Amino acid sequence: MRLVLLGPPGAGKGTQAVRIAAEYGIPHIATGDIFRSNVREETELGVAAQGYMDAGDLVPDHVVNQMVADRLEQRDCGDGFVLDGYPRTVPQAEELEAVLARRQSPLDVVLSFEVPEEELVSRLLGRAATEGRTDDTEAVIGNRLEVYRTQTAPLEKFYAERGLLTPVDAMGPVEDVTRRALKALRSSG
Ligand code: B4P
Repeated sequence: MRLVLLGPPGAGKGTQAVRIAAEYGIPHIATGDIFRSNVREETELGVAAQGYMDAGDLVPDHVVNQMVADRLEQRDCGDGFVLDGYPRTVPQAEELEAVLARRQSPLDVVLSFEVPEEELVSRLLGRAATEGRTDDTEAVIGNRLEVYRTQTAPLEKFYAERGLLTPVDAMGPVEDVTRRALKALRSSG
């Protein structure tokens, strides 16, 4: 199962990715998590990414593309993967398509998590209270949603044209969303 999770910040991609990866026994690759651990360890990649993340902007495509291409080379990705938070721009999606075409292992499905904007803001502010992420402040959340609308939302069309886009209603309890996502995956394959 080679899967991409698409959706605005706060839609529950990270939350559901963990559950889907466990169900299928495949790795969960979250670009945001990789960046955050690099920021914590003060690596060169972390230093390059931190300013963009704190402002709610996207890290430049060439940095993210190289990082994901390297990760997909690792052995544990042989039977599939859940990509969470990548791609986030059309050039990233094109690059992913090219990388997977070279390996003759195209994507199977793109799950698109759908949640109204008011709910996104309240979830992210809720997370700010418990986890204290530097990009979960009200001003930065506003920018992240705007970045999503302008740079990431066009991927819905990109993947719909390829017959890969599968919408999932991501409102309601986490368990209900997982059930809907797994059902959508079963019927897509
Ligand atoms: P991410 O870490 O991907 O951040 P995110 O979009 O907020 O998603 P996340 O997965 O964390 O949250 P989720 O919706 O699961 O990216 C952070 C930054 O890294 C970006 O802004 C960018 O700077 C950089 N970056 C990452 N990937 C990049 C790329 N490809 N290109 C360029 N830059 C990149 O959950 C949010 C909250 O909702 C949680 O608290 C959760 O508990 C809660 N929640 C989830 N499901 C719920 C439900 N059903 N009901 C109630 N609450 C729920």
